[in-house]
Amino acid sequence: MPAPRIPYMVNALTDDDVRARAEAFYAQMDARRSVRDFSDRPVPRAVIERAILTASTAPSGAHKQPWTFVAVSDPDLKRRIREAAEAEERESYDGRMSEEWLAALEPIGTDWRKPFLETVPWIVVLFAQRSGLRSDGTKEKHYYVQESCGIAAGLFIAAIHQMGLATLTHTPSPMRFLSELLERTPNEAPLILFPVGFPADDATVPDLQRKPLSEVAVWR
Ligand code: IYR
Repeated sequence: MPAPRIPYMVNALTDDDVRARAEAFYAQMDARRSVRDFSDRPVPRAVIERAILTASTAPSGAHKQPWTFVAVSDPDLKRRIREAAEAEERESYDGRMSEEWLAALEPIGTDWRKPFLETVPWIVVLFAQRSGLRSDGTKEKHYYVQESCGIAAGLFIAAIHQMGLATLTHTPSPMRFLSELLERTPNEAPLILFPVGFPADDATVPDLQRKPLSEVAVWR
């Protein structure tokens, strides 16, 4: 049965206002960088809740909203996540990753050490629900799960940045240890780990350039 329909109204802005908003939002988002040096300054749970709710406004296949965000602030759990992530990362950097991959990462300057996983006030892990669970226990099909979760991740990152906080799309590989440590069900696959906090006062980021419009867009 189709859902009942409701009016959708946005205030029609002038072209100048649209242009001004386009510039302002681009400038704000262009200032975002992935951060690996975090402050231990606490971040209230309420703003993490808002970031998750913002992410959860993402469009999703058949509106199944196939995501679970697990927000971790418990120091002991953060320590165990760091230990498990570093164990996997050490093996990756010491042999599982190809020479080409390691060379591609050189400008970014990463290695197996992930101290930020303990420094940050919050670790938010995005799990993709490959299928859903109805209240009667039967399986519900989910659609375009990767795409839906990818969009939700983008909105989460934008929300965190807009708050003046910083994050990183961290993908320790393989990520199975997160399912165990965070006690998730088999239908949920860990997708991205986001450390969230304020950048450290002395945080630096690599001086990388974004591709110009001419390289990322084609006009016909
Ligand atoms: N997961 C590793 C390696 C890594 C891979 C890519 I692709 C990056 O853009 C950055 C890092 C790590 O987090 O160090």
